[in-house]
Amino acid sequence: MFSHDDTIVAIATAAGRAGLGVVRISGADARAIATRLLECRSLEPRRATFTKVRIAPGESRSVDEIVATWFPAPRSYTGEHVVELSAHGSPVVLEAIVGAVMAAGARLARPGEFTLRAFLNGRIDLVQAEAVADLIAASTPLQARVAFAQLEGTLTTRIGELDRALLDLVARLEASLDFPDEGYHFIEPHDVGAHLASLMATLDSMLADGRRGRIIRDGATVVMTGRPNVGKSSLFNALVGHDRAIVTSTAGTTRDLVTETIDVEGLAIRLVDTAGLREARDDAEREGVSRSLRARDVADLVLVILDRSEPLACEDHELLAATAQRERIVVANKSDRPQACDAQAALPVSATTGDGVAHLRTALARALTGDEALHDGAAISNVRHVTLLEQARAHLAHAREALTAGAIPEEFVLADLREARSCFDEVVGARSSDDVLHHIFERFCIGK
Ligand SMILES: Nc1nc2c(ncn2[C@@H]2O[C@H](COP(=O)(O)OP(=O)(O)OP(=O)(O)O)[C@@H](O)[C@H]2O)c(=O)[nH]1
Ligand SMILES: [Mg+2]
Repeated sequence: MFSHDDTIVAIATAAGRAGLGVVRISGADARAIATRLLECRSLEPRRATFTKVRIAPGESRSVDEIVATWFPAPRSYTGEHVVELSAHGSPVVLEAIVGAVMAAGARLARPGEFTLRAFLNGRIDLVQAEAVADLIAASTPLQARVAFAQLEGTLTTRIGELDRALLDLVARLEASLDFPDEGYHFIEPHDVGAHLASLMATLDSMLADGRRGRIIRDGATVVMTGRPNVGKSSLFNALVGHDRAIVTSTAGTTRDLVTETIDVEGLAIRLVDTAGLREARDDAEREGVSRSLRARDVADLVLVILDRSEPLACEDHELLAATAQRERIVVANKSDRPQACDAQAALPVSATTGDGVAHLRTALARALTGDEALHDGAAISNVRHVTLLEQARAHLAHAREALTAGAIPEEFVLADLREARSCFDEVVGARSSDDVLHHIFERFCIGK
């Protein structure tokens, strides 16, 4: 995909002006290239050196005063020689420095190339490389915490444990094959089954975390629905924190989908306000109602809103029936008024006074991600990981079925177990094609 024997350079800090900006150089010649440009003639390992950087090799004029640090291979981010130049954070200055470094023999890095080299040099595994991208992309503290846990290797450790257990099983089955006279002497079929069941249970709990992890990483779509005038837009505004959607006392006010992203206990929730559901009076409303229904279909969670100050209407009953199988929260709005409907399971709120809105936020977070215990434990958040672990589970299930069917030679069971192990390998990148690597690293920005 990339060549890795040359020396690369890029601005490592965000675009725009700032107090400091960092240019990173990595590769076999990083130190030689840097010293060709720096006023000081030598760099000491892991020592910050205050110096000037010249506009080009052999020039006497300088671009900026900087602090240069050399991280010798292999103890650097990429595992290669790395020199970091900390300059003033002006895009013009930083680009001039990158230009000078290129003139001195480096090439501009591609997106993710520093992290790719870290992966190829065995500094980090693939899960950790992906976690770097997630950490940089995190927009809530919770997303950052989950990404950091993966960077620290939580998922890698869990997969390593699973893989070791599987390897043990494979080894014993292979021994049975090598010494056929002894039959299943090295392990009883019953024990193989029990081991497989326990591995599958572990995978199941990791996969259950996966849905919650995905919601933490990618956010969730929550669609507000109800008949006209129950106060959907009012509640939407109360959750968003400002008057984003139009509210009037006329039924049929909202026609289009109105979307805002809100932070609820660290979850990025795309909240969608929709047109009230009823027999449409005109074309615009008809289109509004149909968009409302489509939005409801793709929601991770539906907020069904009732008007607590009125008896339940037939639209309410229809809506409750239509969403009964969905992940949903039923809300009884207008709790500031005398109660006239008995929707017992519904959460009472008042968009007008704000009563119950804090409860609703908590209920949303709970419904989407379970109880708080998850908040730091979710190890999987990435679709690629979920897919591979599902595949591994399917191979284990297949092996187990073969066992219970009886009289199946070890070879067949072994083949499935080996497949499952190669899924684990693929998660951490012990075995990955260029396509997979390319797909993962193209998400990065330059300099990472
Ligand atoms: N007393 C009281 N009135 C409310 C409350 N929430 C909304 N209202 C009023 O109910 C009316 C309808 O509110 P909207 O938020 O526009 O209702 P909607 O469900 O978005 O209506 P459509 O967009 O027409 O479907 C307005 O007059 C609001 O002021 C509440 O909690 N208490
Ligand atoms: Mg509305």
